[in-house]
Amino acid sequence: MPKDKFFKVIENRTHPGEKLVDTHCSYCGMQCGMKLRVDTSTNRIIGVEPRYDWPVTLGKMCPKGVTAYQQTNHDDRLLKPLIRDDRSLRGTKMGFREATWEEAYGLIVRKFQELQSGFGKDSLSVFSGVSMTNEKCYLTGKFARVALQTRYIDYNGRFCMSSAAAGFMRTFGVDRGSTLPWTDLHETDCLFIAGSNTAECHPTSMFRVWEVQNRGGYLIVADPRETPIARRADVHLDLRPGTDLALANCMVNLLIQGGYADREFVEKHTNGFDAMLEVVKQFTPEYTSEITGVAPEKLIRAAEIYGKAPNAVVMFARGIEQQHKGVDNVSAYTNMSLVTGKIGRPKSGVATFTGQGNGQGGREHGQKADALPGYRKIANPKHVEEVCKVWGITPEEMPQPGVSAYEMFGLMQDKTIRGLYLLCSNPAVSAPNLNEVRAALMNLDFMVCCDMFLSESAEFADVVLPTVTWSEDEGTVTNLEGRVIKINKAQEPLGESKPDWEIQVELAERLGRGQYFRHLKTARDINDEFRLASKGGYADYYGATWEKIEEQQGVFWPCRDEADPGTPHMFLDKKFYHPDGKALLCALPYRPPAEEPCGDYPLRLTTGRVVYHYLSGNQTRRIPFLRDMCPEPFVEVHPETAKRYGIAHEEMVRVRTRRGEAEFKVKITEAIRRDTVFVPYHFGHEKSVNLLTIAALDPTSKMPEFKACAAEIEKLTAAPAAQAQEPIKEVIQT
Ligand SMILES: Nc1nc2c(c(=O)[nH]1)N[C@H]1C(S)=C(S)[C@@H](COP(=O)(O)OP(=O)(O)OC[C@H]3O[C@@H](n4cnc5c(=O)[nH]c(N)nc54)[C@H](O)[C@@H]3O)O[C@H]1N2
Ligand SMILES: Nc1nc2c(c(=O)[nH]1)N[C@H]1C(S)=C(S)[C@@H](COP(=O)(O)OP(=O)(O)OC[C@H]3O[C@@H](n4cnc5c(=O)[nH]c(N)nc54)[C@H](O)[C@@H]3O)O[C@H]1N2
Ligand code: SF4
Ligand SMILES: [Mo]
Repeated sequence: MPKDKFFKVIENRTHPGEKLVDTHCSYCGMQCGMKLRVDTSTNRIIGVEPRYDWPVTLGKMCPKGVTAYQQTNHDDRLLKPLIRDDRSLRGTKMGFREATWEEAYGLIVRKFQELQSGFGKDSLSVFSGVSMTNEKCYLTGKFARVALQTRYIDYNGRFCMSSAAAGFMRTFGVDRGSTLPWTDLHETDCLFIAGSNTAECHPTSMFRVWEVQNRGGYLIVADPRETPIARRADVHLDLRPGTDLALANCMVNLLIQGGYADREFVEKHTNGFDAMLEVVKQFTPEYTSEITGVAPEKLIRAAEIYGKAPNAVVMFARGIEQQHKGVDNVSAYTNMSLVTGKIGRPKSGVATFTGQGNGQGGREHGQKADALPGYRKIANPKHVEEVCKVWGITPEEMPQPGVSAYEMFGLMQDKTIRGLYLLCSNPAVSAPNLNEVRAALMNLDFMVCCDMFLSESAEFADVVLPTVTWSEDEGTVTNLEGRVIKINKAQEPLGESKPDWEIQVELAERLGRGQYFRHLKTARDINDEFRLASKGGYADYYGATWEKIEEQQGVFWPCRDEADPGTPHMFLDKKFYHPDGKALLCALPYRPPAEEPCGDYPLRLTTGRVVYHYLSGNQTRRIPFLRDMCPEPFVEVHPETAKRYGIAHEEMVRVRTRRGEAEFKVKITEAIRRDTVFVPYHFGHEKSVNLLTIAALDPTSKMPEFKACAAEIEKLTAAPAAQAQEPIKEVIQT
């Protein structure tokens, strides 16, 4: 990779008695480079240093990254398997006793076999996550289909990346989250960012974002809240939650009306223009303003800036994707790039801010209900045959596609699914409509949870297996650019904890399926098999060897063989992945959110993140600095709305929706629309905002609508209305 203008060589210092291990952060898709400090006398991790030579992030890290190392030797680590003998204590932290691995394995195998002989193979399920390496994600898919022989496997990417994935598949015929490397971003002339709180969620992207403006380029942000990035935007499109489809259609309409369409590009490289035009042309600024609440002049200005920019990148995140029309939103915003031909060349393109550390790789290699390694499909007999050759099973033995993550909870409630192997996810906090989800977990006959900390979901388990943190194992991860990178081991597993892959190989042996797994003795062995299984698929990793990753500072997929350096820029040859080589301009009529505000629930509730916590918070709520900075959830309310309800800053209020209620501290801020309230979702038990969210699923991606539902606020005390205080100013520095 060429070095960009920010690149500076700064030597790291090592102290006597210490070594530095090159690796990446355990958390988000940025996968910032870091060096873990290891005490060579104890062989324990004791700290972190920046990794200045990592080309994407150049030594930068956020508050989560600089404290991530504190997980490894944390007092709360699970060091031995736990078994609960008294099932009446399920749903609480109580009743567990320590056990040996032999006893835990023995119990799991006996229970799994009992359930499968009584109720069929598909009575078991696997629910997984993508904070794991590609090797572990790959093996988890194989474990479900070959060791457990069940169709029911899905994963937390359904709540995260599945709308972006399905939108890109429909538009481009391939799903790589970014069509260009991050090292291009600061050189573009316009960033159009929708539904991403970039400064809090991908903070180490910000130096590139600000550089666009510093160079005289533009930043446009579409978000119902005035996030740190929205505040400095040239245009902030402060839309109502759930109305992006109208906004995106309006942008495309204005780009065409303003003469910014690239007719030649559209003609040669796309299908669907006429049908799309038919839909978008009704989205005039005035009509769109009625739906979105954004002033018409802002819409016109935004389209003009994007249209005039020689190069531009359209970017988005969960704000637009976690809607029951998330897939349409993705394709609608992507239409902006295609209509103007601003794609398939450096400094222009489309990118989603992939969420989890391995949100990209983890969705490509067989953890999805309907997918197999290399982004293959179970519905395609040729794909099944290719994977069966690597796995050594017959196509008849390959289980059918299962159902999506949220739908699995429904099957637990009706007893179609009776056993669960949960790893790398904490759905008792992070799934929507939690009252139902927690009831589904309670309804299981037997549940196993693998985690390194006792999570809220582990409280429902019969057996808890201790796994390792990212720093105690090695493997590859695919970052938000589509760059395959290497995670290195800095310490031996703490206590008796084991990597997920080792647990699965050992369980497979005891389940009588050892012949398919016992050759996998190291993470490297799994990498060899996994690259082979991906060979020839869309997401081809065959040529992305560990050596090449080291030499090139990562390898962008597709990377088909040894000689192939990989693909930093997608579509440079203007070839999209549909059979005719063209991209699809999608015609997407507007649909409102599943639940609109009404008399009983007059507000819009939206949910998301703060910089200090990660997802369900099971890791970050244990880190003292992060917990101190944000100890509890809050509800953001506009000062005028607060006045209307007679509520004061830091007063506790009840927030209610049709599904449930919870109490939160009020944070009065001008940085939110008057008709909208926002709550971060990183907290468990009665503090989970997901008790309130709606499980309206996108029909294609099955992604829940975390970003919009109807809500009401209730004062807890009957005391006279307190005076609404001064709005507090945001303190986040970026
Ligand atoms: N600090 C931190 N960083 C993280 C994570 C974390 O938990 N904490 N998680 C990682 C993961 S897995 C993910 S998926 C990403 C998520 O990254 P983001 O998607 O950036 O984060 P969110 O807070 O979920 O939502 C983004 C923004 O969407 C806005 N929004 C809400 N409703 C709408 C809408 O209808 N339309 C539009 N246009 N915007 C809307 C919200 O106001 C919010 O500012 O972050 C990753 N990085
Ligand atoms: N209301 C609302 N809800 C949301 C969202 C939202 O914006 N609003 N966002 C959604 C999104 S985008 C996401 S990604 C989900 C994520 O939600 P979850 O899937 O719950 O994600 P985590 O909290 O990361 O859960 C991972 C769990 O696995 C453990 N873990 C970490 N690494 C490993 C490993 O290598 N192996 C094993 N076995 N365990 C490990 C952690 O300790 C943690 O308990 O939440 C979704 N829920
Ligand atoms: S931006 Fe993401 S990857 Fe980087 S340090 Fe923060 S959490 Fe870790
Ligand atoms: Mo996510």
